[in-house]
Amino acid sequence: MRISSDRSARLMERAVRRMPGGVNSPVRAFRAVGGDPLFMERGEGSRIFDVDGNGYVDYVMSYGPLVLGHAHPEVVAAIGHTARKGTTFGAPTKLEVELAELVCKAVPSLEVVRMTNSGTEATMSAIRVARGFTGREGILKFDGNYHGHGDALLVAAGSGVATLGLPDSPGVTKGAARDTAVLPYNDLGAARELFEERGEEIAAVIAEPVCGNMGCVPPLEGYLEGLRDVTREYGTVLIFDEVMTGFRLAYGGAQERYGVVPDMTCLGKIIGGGLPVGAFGGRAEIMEQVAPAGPVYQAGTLSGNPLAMDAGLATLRAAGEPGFYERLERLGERWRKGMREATSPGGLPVAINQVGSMVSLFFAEGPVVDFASAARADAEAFTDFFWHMLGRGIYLAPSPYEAGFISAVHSEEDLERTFEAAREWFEGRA
Ligand code: KE4
Repeated sequence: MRISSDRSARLMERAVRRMPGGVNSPVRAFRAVGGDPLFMERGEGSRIFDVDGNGYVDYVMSYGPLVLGHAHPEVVAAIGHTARKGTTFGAPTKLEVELAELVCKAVPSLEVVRMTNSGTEATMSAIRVARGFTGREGILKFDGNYHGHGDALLVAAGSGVATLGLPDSPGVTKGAARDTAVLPYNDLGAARELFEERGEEIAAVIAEPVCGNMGCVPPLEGYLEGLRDVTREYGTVLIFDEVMTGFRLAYGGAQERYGVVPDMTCLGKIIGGGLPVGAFGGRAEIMEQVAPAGPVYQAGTLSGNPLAMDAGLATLRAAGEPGFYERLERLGERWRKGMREATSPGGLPVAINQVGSMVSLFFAEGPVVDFASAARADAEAFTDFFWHMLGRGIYLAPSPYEAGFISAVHSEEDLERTFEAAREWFEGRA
C-alpha cells in the first residue's frame, strides 16, 4: 500500500531537479522500498509528521541521534539560548570543553577527544591518526559495517580472504582501497588468519561493536574480546566505531556494555543532540599525534560549534539521569517480546535482533550474525511490510539494512500499536 502525500510528491518533483536523487543522503530516497519519500515537517517525542500532517510512530529517529525523542524541550532551549549569543566563533568556547570533559568521563577509554562535524569525519580522522601513530598503512574493516563515506572505508571485500580491498564506489581509487582489508563480521578465525599473515602491517582495525548498518547485528560471545587480544598482540590500534552505539547502548557505550576497551573510539549522532557532530579520541599517547599537539593534520571550521555542543550537553545530561538506560532496556525487551508474538502467525521465517534500544526484524531464517546472513532476507517481504506499517502510522527505516531506534519517550501505546500493525500483516500472509 503506497502512502499518498500530495505535498511530498510536489516537493520531490522540485527536489530531484536540484539535489542528486532529491535528497542529501541516499537512504532517504526510499530506493530500497520504491515509491517517493515522505517529506517531514516536524517531530514531537516519538512521533514524526509529514508535510500533509500525517503522524507516525518514528523508529528511524534520524538514524540514531534522537535518544530523547524529537524536539526535547531541554535540547530546544539549549539551542535557542546559545544561538542568541551567536552561532560560531572560530575560537575555542567553554561549551566544547564541557562536552569533551563529559564525554571523557562517561567513556574512560577516551583520555583525549577531538570534535568533528560528522561520523564520517570522525572515522576518517581516527584512521589517519592510527596510521600516523603506528607508522603502518593497513586497515581492517568488516563486511556490513559502515563507517561513513571516507575513501579508505568505502571498500568492498576482495575476492579472497587475504586479498586487498576493492573500491566500493566509483571515484574511490584502487590506491585508496588497496590498504583496506575486509572480512566477515563475527568471524574471529578469519581475523586471526589475516593477522598471522600480515599483522605487522595493520595500523588499525575498525569495527561497529554492535552493528547497525546491516540491520542490528550483535557481536557473538567472545568476538570483541578476540579482536582486542589480537590487535594488542600485534600493536594494532583497535577502533570502536560507536557513532551509533555511543550513549545508546549504555552511558559508556557498547564498550561499557561488553566490557571491552578499544584504543580509540568514534562518536557522533547522540552527542550532538540532533545537530551535526562527530568525535574521535582515545589514549592520550595516540591523540597527542593530532595537530596542533602533534603532526597528524585534522581540522574543521565548525568542529565543536557552540550549538551542537550545547545540544549535546543537554542530551547527555538527560541521558545521565538515574533510570534512563534501564528504561531503554525495558522498551527494547518489550519490543522483542511483542514482535516475536506479532510475527508468529503464518510461520514466515523471521529473525529478531535487539540490543537495548537498537532493533531489527529480518525476513530470513535466523540467526543473522553477519552481512551474508542479513543479505539472505526476503527483500520483497520487507518492502511489503514497510508500506503496510507506514499505512498503519508506523515509520520504519526504508531499508532492510538499517537498525530501528527506540527513544526514551516511546510509550507502551506506541509499541502496542506497532505490534498490532505487524500482527495484521503476518496474519494476512498466513
Ligand atoms: P555520518 O557521516 O553520517 O554522520 O556518520 C557516518 C557513520 C559512521 N559510523 C556509523 C556506525 C554510522 O552508523 C554512520 C552513519 N549511519 C547512517 C545510518 N546507517 C546514517 C544515515 C545516512 O547515511 O543518512
